[in-house]
Amino acid sequence: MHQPAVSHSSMANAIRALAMDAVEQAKSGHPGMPMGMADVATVLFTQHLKYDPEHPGWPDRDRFILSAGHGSMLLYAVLHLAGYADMTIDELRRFRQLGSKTAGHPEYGHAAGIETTTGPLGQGLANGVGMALAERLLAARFGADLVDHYTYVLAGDGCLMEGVSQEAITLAGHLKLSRLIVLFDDNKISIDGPTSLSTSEDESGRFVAAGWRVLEADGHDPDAVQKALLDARKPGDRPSMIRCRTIIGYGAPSKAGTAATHGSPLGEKEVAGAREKLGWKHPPFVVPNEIVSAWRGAGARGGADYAAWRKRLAAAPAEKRAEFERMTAGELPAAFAAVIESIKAKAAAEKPKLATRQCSGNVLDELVKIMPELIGGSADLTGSVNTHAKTMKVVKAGDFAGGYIHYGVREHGMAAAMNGMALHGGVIPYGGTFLVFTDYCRPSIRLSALMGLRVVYVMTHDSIGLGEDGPTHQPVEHLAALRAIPNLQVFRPADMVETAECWALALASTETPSVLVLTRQALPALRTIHTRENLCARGAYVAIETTGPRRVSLLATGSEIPIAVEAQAKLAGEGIEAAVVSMPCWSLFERQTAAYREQVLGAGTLKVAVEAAIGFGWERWTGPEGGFVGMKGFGASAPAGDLYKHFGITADAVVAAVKARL
Ligand SMILES: Cc1ncc(C[n+]2csc(CCOP(=O)(O)OP(=O)(O)O)c2C)c(N)n1
Repeated sequence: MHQPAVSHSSMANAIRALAMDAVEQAKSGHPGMPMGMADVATVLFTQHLKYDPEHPGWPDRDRFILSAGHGSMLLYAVLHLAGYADMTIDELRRFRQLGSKTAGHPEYGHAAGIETTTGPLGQGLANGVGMALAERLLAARFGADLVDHYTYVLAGDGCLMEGVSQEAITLAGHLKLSRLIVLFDDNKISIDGPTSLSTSEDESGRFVAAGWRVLEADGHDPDAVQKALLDARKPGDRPSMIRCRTIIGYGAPSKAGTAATHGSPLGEKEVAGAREKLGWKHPPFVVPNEIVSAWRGAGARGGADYAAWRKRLAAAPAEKRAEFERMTAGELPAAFAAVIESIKAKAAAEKPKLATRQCSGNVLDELVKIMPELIGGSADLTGSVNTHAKTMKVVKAGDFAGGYIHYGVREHGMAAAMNGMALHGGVIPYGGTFLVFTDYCRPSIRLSALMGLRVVYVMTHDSIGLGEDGPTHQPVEHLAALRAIPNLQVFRPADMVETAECWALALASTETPSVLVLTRQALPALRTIHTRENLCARGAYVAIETTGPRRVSLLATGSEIPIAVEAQAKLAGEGIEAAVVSMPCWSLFERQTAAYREQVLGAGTLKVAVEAAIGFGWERWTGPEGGFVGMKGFGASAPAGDLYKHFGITADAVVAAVKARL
């Protein structure tokens, strides 16, 4: 066991003091949680957590997630004290300021040691489930020599009250993710006051019911915390929750134990009183050398482990080592481009009439053969969303060799776990449900985009075209809502070739998540001539050009391409020259040169768009003079063909919209 040269309490008080000082300086922030959990964090980071500040990207490091992201100063203080080069004392002084690494809530990518972006409560806990799952999946592929680590999550009352935590907890219990350890900051205080105002839950009972091992500790007694952590790490077949009884704002003379310490500076007088009470005699932002060196010594513990791991990696058979390095670097396999190419060539030759969800399934069948890093799944709609590739084995508790996860009816938990998997690295997660249920995933989709993660959302049944299930299942505003999220690629392919191209783009985008928006109903082939170039890569392209000068541009995506194609023929019959423009990904199109965009959209032409969704946003492409044929409200329950007619999304309606404007 590591024996620091200074007392536990001075090491923990360093966290408390830095948290108080940074919040005071910023005049905003949350001192209470860091002060309350300082003891637990000290025991964890000095005795248990496997990490090496010199090699923060070490794939086999333990992961530490601060799910209670408002307590960001706890993480920043610990990273600084443990010796992460990124986290200087100046960064702590610049807490919450523009351009600092110390944002109000921890942001992935700002500094080494921040494993995920947290702040929306509950997300971090669910990310932790994904990380612990990724660890087991990789351990099954590469063995304990290379992958053998824990995932620790610090979660508060708020995280446990959020609904997503229930999905995460029950999934982790079901999969028996025994390397997952949640440290519950049981301080019984949230913003409004005592948690008794709003909950009477038996949290321990809830975890037990989900199949967890529950341990308890006085969160201010380092020996008790130590014992609980040792117990939680004992081999077993259940994840562990350690219920740490703590006092929020520990050390604050009059405010400790109250909501007053939760989210505002303590104030000069209270800070002075806390210094007195804690016996911390040092000025703001000053940590005495002996305490810093004790912390740095604890931080250096992992160096030997890291070196031993490097040796094991070097000794691994060349092929295994190369595959491990490729997967952890997130590189696509060498055969990737050729596989996509052959799918496209075959589709152009065979011209299949397929639903794009089936096209997606066909692409996956080929890709999983060369990409063991693809981890698929669905929130209980496997047969509908075509996410289970033929050769994929199902992941089960105790058997993580497979690549397919039955997430159960847990869309939000699935999305948040996929973020955790992508953050962990070594795997590329994709998961499916109906497009309408992106609403149930949206907080996590937003975080995929904010963090810049390669997560692929396979969202099928993408319009009224799903038919009889009716308006509860028919997305109308979802395309617009998803297109509004920055750094999210929303792909709506029209056939087998476009689906293969969009999958290729999604998997090649290492810093952007993608949503593949796919149909339930069959669509005819659009792309019947093979091109090596990925035409979807520029977001939009002219699918059918006019022979003479173009007067009209018909803009469409996915299942409305055939309607545009039919309208084009009808217009041609009346001597009106119209081109069909396929626009599978707006955000990629936005990034093209003005000249390319103009060439595709047709300068000076009348633009009419058709999409079986609300028109919000299409004005950008059609201009104020253009037209839109689509939905104006919610759908209805009926066969798809009847609905298209009922809502007037037909070639005749497109022709009429054109003629009314010419
Ligand atoms: C999804 C979400 N809802 C609301 C908030 C605002 N919020 C931040 S902290 C907090 C209370 C959290 O209480 P607890 O987890 O007990 O934290 P502690 O008071 O112990 O610091 C709330 C409601 C949030 N960050 N995320």
